[in-house]
Amino acid sequence: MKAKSAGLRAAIILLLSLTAYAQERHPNAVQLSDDPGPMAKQVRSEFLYAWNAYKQYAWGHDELKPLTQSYHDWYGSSLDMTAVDSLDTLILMGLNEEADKDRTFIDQNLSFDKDISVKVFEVNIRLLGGLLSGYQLTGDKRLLELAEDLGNRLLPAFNSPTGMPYMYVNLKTGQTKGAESNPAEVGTLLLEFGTLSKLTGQTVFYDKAKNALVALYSRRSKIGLVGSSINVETGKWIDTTSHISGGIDSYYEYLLKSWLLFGDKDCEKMWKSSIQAIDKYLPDSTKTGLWYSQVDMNTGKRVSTHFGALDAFFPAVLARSGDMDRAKHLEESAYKMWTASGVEPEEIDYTTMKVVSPGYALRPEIIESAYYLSYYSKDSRYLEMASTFIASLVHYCKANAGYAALRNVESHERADEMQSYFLAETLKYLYLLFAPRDTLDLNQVVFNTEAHPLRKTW
Ligand code: DMJ
Repeated sequence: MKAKSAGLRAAIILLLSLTAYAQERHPNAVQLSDDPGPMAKQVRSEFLYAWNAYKQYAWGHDELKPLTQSYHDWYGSSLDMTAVDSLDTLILMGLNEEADKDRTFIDQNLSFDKDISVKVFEVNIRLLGGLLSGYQLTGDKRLLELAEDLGNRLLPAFNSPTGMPYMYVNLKTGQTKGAESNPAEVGTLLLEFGTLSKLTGQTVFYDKAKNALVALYSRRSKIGLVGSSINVETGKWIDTTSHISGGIDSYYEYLLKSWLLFGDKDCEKMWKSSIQAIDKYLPDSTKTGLWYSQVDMNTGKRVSTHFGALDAFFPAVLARSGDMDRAKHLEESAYKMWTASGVEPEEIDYTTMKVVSPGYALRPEIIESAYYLSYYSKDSRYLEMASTFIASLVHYCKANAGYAALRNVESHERADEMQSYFLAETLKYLYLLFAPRDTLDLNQVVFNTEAHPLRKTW
């Protein structure tokens, strides 16, 4: 009898400690609520509208073509881009049945054993990021296996004389191409590769991605700025224009966030010295508001006054780093850019507010920034902005199947394209803006640049 109860006690202790282990390894980083509120529900139903169209017309493929109701595979053969990119949004929105079906599909069908040359940056942020956050949120080991397989197939990209990655790598042969790269493509790898190292115990991923980041940073100019194009074989700058826009943007984001996620002191130093240089040379206060301009990386001299949809990620980074003042002002400027034509264009000249590049690719950045600002300031101004964003999206971009990008925000002509980040980012940040604040603890979670939440479980 005694022996029996001792055995039972041991079994209970084992069970409890296994449960604790499981929670420790896959903590529930999200607080799901049955009733996230009416606006969050509206966003969720728009998400479902787009997701169901993807399922109906593009399932098993990378992306939906919303106007022709067909699909597009980036490399001829599918990598299930939208299915992977959307998984954690389904989970965060509490769409459990859909999430389970999606996860099972990925587990059973996704394969990287393909003779295709892929863009390291895109595959990293969308697929590796999506698989890692999916694993952390569900504990499904197959997702981690897929992530590790993908990570190994991407590693040859770092075999350049400088250690900075080539733009493309063949997933089967490891052959690389694209020596002319840029800071974003070189420096937007550490959150995913570092997380992969922490979760698998294989340090090579962290080391290669960090080495690339350091190699790039060490080539900054005397005044602390980087240019917009660099040769990864020679380490020489090809274009010395410096800005926070596409091609550089997430390099800065990853310096800050790698410090926050991994406690990496080198990243802290690199972020702090970079933001000092940015603060000194890029901001431009004009009568139309506060903007961030383009300058020469060596002289700091202004070379252009363009600002665009991609630049609008910066208020989020500023807010996350504690600079709420600049974050608020810059978001107000970006909001002017959005409301001038009803939807933001890809680029304007902020001195005249004239559109320079008229498309809207369903981008998330301005919404992401509104989310960070709302989270940290609790100011209802950002919910007002969010209401405008969702209304504009429904009005201008909702198509018969899913949502369509715009070729021109002035004529509202549509494009046959719904990028996977519309489900991974745009609608996720909109949902989080309206959902209860504690749905995600922004101080515990670090979003990769594709809005995949990563959490320190190690
Ligand atoms: C996304 O893939 C990511 O946010 C990336 O950092 C920039 N481009 C798109 C969204 O605009």
